[in-house]
Amino acid sequence: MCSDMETGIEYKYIVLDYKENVCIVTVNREKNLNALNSEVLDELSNVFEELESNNSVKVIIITGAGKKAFVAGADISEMVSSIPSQAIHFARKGQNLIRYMENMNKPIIAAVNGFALGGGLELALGCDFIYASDNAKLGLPEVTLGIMPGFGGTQNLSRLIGANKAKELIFTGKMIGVDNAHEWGIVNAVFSQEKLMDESLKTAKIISRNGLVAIGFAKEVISRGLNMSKDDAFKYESSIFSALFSTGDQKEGMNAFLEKRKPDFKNN
Ligand code: CO8
Repeated sequence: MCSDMETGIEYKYIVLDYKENVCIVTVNREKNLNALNSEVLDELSNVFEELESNNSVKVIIITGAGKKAFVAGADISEMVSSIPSQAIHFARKGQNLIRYMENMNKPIIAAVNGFALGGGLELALGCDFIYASDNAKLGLPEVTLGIMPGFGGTQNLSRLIGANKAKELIFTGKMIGVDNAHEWGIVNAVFSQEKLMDESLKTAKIISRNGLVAIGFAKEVISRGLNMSKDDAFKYESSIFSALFSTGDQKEGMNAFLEKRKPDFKNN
């Protein structure tokens, strides 16, 4: 059991580490390569709900415990004897978590520090972008187990890299290294194992100094806009752009520029 020092809530499989305005969420089931069972998914859902309402947290990083795995997938030992009604419950639990992360108004970075397979890659794809260590291996090996991705992977991967590359990965079930993942646009940047968390934190801190109301809306406009016609998405963008002129952050950001000082955003 690990107690969250901000809320006092105890988690069995999650460790939270607060670094100024950034919270690092670590899936902590190292012996099982951080595989996602129902309890981990429930805890992650609680964690993200807590972090959304915690005003002192501006950016979230998610990673896996140890040097070997980010998350090696959904827990096969839990799924092996599932019947369809249990499998759909499990898949919906995972999908709800991923949709929650995607709809949150705070940026989430995946720091992929080893294997990101199946539900593990799907968890990373639910983040806003992925940084990876040079030893990471990514893949959706579900078909090698006689199932298919069920935590949003068919949709998120094909939207990210195109249906043809997503089909190759899903149909072969093969793992790819970070060079390939970088070239395909799954991973934004690759770092040595030692530097991955420092570099993720560096980016998270840069983001945390900007206007977070604006970032939250930019996240929403990018995500929702991708499912709209270009005309509708442009209209949506301009309506949100104009709404930001009612925020304190817009006044502060522009006045700070004109007064040649750093802005002090209050996120209002
Ligand atoms: N589930 C449960 N346990 C796991 C998992 C997993 N996904 N991955 C690893 N483990 C366990 C191993 O069983 C082993 O446990 P033990 O020591 O008790 O035997 C321990 O972690 C260490 O693993 P290995 O000994 O296998 O380590 P290796 O270095 O030899 O291999 C691999 C590492 C290549 C990552 C290997 O462990 C592997 O192939 N793991 C499974 C990867 C996989 O197939 N993932 C996809 C799972 S399916 C999925 O994610 C579906 C998502 C959608 C769900 C929809 C709901 C219905």
